[in-house]
Amino acid sequence: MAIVNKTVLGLIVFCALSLIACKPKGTGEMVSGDAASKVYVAPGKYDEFYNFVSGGFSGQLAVYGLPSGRLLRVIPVFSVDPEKGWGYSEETKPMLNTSHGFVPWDDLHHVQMSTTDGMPDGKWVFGNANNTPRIARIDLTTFRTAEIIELPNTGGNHSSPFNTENTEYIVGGTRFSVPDDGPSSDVSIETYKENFKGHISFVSIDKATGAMDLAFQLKTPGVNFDLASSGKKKSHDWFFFSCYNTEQANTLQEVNASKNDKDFVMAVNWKMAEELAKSGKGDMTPVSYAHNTWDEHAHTAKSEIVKKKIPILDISKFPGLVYFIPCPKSPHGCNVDPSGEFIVGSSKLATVIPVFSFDKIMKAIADKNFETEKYADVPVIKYEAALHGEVKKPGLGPLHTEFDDKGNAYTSFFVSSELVKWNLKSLEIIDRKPVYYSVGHLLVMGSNSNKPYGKYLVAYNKITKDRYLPTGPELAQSAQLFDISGDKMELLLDYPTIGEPHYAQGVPASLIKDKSVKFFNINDNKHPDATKSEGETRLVRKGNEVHVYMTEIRSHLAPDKIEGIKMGDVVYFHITNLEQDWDVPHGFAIKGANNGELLVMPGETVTLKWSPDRVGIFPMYCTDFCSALHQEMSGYIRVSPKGSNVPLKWGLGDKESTAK
Ligand code: K7E
Ligand code: CUA
Repeated sequence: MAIVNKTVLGLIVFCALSLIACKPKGTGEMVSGDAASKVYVAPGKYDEFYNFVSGGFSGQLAVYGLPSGRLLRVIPVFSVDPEKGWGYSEETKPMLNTSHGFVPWDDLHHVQMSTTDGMPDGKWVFGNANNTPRIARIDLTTFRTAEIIELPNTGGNHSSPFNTENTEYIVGGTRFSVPDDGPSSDVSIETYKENFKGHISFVSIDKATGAMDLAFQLKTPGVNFDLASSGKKKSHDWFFFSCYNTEQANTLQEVNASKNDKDFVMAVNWKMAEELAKSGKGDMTPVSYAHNTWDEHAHTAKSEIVKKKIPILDISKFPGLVYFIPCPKSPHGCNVDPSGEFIVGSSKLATVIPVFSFDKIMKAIADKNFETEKYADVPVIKYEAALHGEVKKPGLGPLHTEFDDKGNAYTSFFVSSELVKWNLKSLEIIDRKPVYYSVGHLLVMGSNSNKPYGKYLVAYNKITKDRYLPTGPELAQSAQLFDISGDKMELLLDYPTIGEPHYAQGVPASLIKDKSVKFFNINDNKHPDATKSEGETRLVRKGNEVHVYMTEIRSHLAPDKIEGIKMGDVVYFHITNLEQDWDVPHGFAIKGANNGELLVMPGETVTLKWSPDRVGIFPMYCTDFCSALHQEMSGYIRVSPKGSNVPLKWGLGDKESTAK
């Protein structure tokens, strides 16, 4: 939390206060007697829900089981992961390529599951990279990142990756407006209002394969887009984005972007945008961005720098495409309820929660019930004309709102550290519960679908202070699980999380678990350097490159004795795991390698690049405890001086081969 200086504090007392999180009273036991039995998943039993949780500044995606809160897997997405070799193996390095080159880290805030007819379909989850703007698609048969697309003209891809009802598109909205990409972006920061623009990307998703394509962008005034939510059912054609910094400030935003009494929710008719883009109405603008794809048969990624022209629609030029709806001070979350009628803006610095009505918005548009002044040539609907009503005195610092299956909403309050349950129609507060401490996102199972599953709510908290055993200056963030099946929210469990969790998805395990790939069929392995039997293992020298075609099976490397490597050589170990059984990965590591390990799944081929730095004998071994003789699964490589006449040879047991 930034320290607010005194001058600023004097200027904007309310705002400054709002930025400081309070520690709620009564941090002791809040759990009822039968909570333990409600989260107990007996040994050998499965959890009821998969919970996909963004890892924030870890750049990864965590998979938990609920209600137990057990961490099942960390899926590497935007950050390298030496545990799994992600970003270290030659096959995975291209996945982290961008137009800036190799970027080994990012900040993943939001997770969106693919939906069909508004319901989670268990095929893919999408994650956003907030720093170097990208969207990733994770395949839920392999739990691996299958595709990453970079977004041009964007700075801080924060209002992302949210989908339309049938996953026709995933959107990515810029948090930091910036000048358009290209050489003309060398402008003074003082020219913000003139030269800095917002861009919202619409990435189309292929229904069958999930393949992503940058279809078109909207160009907007230089505001900051924070979050977004697609319309549902009757509002299917619309997308709603919260925007702050409508002041278009370029410095000291904590003051200068908090001046306006109201910012906006931006309503976009995305169906109209799609038609305009398809019928050639946009400005065809050259863009350049990285597009990385994983080939599941070659077990290899490729990265392409796409250079093409895409349609960009300037929102001020197309009447009917976009409307602004005034929304009290600096809205953060923007959430559409499952009926598609209510749009909830969570205004960080306001004392009410505004709830807009889709029907009223449509009527206001039909009646031209607009403010006299437009914003950037776009009509601004009158606040009262769009408003269903306000939740009064809900709490301090509302951030996000989720929905259950019974017409209720749940809002997280960062400053007052609480969850508040209220009724969407009556806007009456039904319940409030403290959380420990300072909740950011919250999640109701299936909330952003057309029919939430309800049952559980998870609060993702930023600060844990004294909740867990101290671990030095940095403490784990935490998740708190609530039972929401009754009128009152009931705290069941609290558990630490990896990274900093922001948004998450929760879906019934039955949607995914039976589709999980158990191993890769070695006959389908199309990796160009695959070795499909021990008989094919070999070494090949190409100048100063040596290619080692190695296999692994319980419990030996083949070959396990290698000689004839020389200083100056670059050695590529192409390792194929010959196992055809579930849960038998083999690993591979070599002394002194400036690299991670490899973790090779059954039937897969993975490559480790090694440039030996000295003469001598180097042990290599399997890193994954795979059998009782795992410790024996090892070997030696001899490195000789440059120009030595040691022949290239390799062996296993009493078999020995020499390069021809
Ligand atoms: Cu509220 Cu980046 Cu979704 Cu986090 S954002 S809390
Ligand atoms: Cu293979 Cu240990």
